[in-house]
Amino acid sequence: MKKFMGVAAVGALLIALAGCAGGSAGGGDEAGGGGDELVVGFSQVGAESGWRTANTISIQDAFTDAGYELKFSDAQGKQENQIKAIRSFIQQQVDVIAFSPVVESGWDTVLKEAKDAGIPVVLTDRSVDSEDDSLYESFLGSDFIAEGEKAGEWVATEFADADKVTIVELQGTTGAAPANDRAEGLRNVIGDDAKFEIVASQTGDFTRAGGKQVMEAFLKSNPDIDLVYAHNDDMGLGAIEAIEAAGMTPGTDIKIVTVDAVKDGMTALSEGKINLIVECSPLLGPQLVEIAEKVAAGEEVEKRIVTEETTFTQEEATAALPDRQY
Ligand code: GYE
Repeated sequence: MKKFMGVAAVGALLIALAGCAGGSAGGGDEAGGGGDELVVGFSQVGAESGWRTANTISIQDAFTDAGYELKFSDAQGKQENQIKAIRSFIQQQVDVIAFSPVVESGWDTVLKEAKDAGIPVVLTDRSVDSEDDSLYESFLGSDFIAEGEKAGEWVATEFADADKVTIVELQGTTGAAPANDRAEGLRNVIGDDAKFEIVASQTGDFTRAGGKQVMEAFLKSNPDIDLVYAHNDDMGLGAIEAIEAAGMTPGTDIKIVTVDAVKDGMTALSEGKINLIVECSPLLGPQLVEIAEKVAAGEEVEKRIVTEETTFTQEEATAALPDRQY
């Protein structure tokens, strides 16, 4: 008992110290927090993919490490839930609102409400299509068109000697910026070459189950598919299951290119079941903390901050996998 109390006391002391450290990290905010703890409301898309899980962890960890309060809300894939969450953050008078918009359109009204309340808004990961860019301070995330173009460049090289290439596309969530832009990016590169034919394109909602289901239907109606372009790894992994169930070898009989580069995708790439992955980094937490500090202090930030990313071949995935954190 005595021993237990000793441990408990040490534990309590550690918690108290951690609290102090957290407080001073927040209070030490050079940006002019004046010792106040920053309170940030964040509305996340949901938990549809491995990418999203890694993104949520990155954001939660970064705010915990900085000693700031993060009010985290999961929209479960619904725009209406995000609008509700943003209105609740306004009511609670948080210092900064950040969110990753499920879809691109339909944000002007609620963003105006935040602006009228004097609360700065930061977009992370996905953008909005509002004409008035004074409705948000900054947009931190990937260039999804460039990602689609990188996929397109690989496809053009891989099939340089082919006469005809039959492509099916597993699109992300309908209306989401990465679905719109990754579709556009691929077409920017191969769209003018008649030998490439996108015979089917449908949403798999960025989920593994969605990718599997749509791919099963694609396989039934298209006997000679050469390539699957999946807007994320999870849908590509679902497509692999469907292709294997149909008695074919993914990566050989049907080539697959995806976007994200999460661990499960990289493992499939390293096993030769996927042929190329275009990276999209979910590790936005630390940069979001910095931006939140600045906008809360009324400082100017860059309107657009683009995440740096690469592509992975099978050999590169095998080399990168041991250190891959997500
Ligand atoms: O690629 C996908 C996720 O918005 C970049 O959303 C993100 C995308 C990511 O569900 O896996």
